[in-house]
Amino acid sequence: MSEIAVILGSDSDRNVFEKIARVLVDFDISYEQRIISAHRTPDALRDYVLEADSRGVKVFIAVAGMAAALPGAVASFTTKPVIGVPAASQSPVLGFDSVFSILQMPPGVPVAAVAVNGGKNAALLSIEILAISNKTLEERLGAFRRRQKETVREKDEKFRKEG
Ligand code: RP5
Repeated sequence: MSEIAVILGSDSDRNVFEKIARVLVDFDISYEQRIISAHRTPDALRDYVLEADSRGVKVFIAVAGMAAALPGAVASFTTKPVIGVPAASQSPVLGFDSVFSILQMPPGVPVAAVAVNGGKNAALLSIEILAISNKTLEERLGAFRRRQKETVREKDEKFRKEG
């Protein structure tokens, strides 16, 4: 059973999806992946979220660009955490459209917004949520942070030597 569902508003959001998938695969997390549009296929979105929620999905990640209603629409059908990723690839206004659409949710229906095209952080945040009740995942997140710290240290050392 997958605990994470990743929904894209369009196949043009796949570049963001690749970043999400890479992290989830690295952490051996199984996930569901769908393309469902809040504006173009609203009935399918409602059906899917209600069904996925009752099946045991614990976190939804929703990626959308332009007037990005998707994360908010997902949140309207579930009380599970929803992480919204504003996508900039199609945007003539550099992603500001989707940032505001995802960020400015009406009080009472929260969506956690990560960076524009921020698939990596969306995936990590979803894992952090699961890790609250999963010791193994918590330890793996700790190891990930330690590796990350070491990588920065190595880069610093190399950079300093170049000077
Ligand atoms: C949004 O509109 C999608 O999430 C996508 O970022 C954008 C453009 O979609 P397409 O016209 O490329 O299908 O709903």
